[in-house]
Amino acid sequence: MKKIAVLLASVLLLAGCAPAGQVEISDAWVKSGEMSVEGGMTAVYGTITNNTDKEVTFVGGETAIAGLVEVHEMAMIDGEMKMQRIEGGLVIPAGESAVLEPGGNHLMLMQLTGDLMAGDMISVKFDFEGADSITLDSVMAKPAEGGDESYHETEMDMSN
Ligand SMILES: [Cu+2]
Repeated sequence: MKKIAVLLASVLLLAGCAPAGQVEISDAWVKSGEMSVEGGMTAVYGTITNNTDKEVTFVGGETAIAGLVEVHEMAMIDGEMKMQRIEGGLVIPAGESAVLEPGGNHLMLMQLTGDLMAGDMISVKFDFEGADSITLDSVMAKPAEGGDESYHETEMDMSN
């Protein structure tokens, strides 16, 4: 009994050391469409706000519907806009926000384990360096224009 009390006390002490602000995620959603089927891919979007007083890096995540999750950016590769993994993650300076949106940065979900239909709700964990992970339990799937850029060496031309 005594040991448990000591452990609790140290947990409370650690919590007391956390910075006043936290990382927050708002307007999160996941895209449904032709590619969001079993074995396919899709992306999670939203706004990540770093309310802490230090730099935080968005490094990845986890969700039951995807075998592989990566933080992606859009880049000009061989004269075409393509998406690629952000080496080292997406840095969010103290007090600033990062917007994940179709045609821009996004949390890529690959190797989908099932079909994702509009209206479906999924749970997504966002992982950070410099802050605790955040899990959102009701990220809604909805259709959207854009965000179908080709990935790595694929030859698909999805340009609008
Ligand atoms: Cu991507």
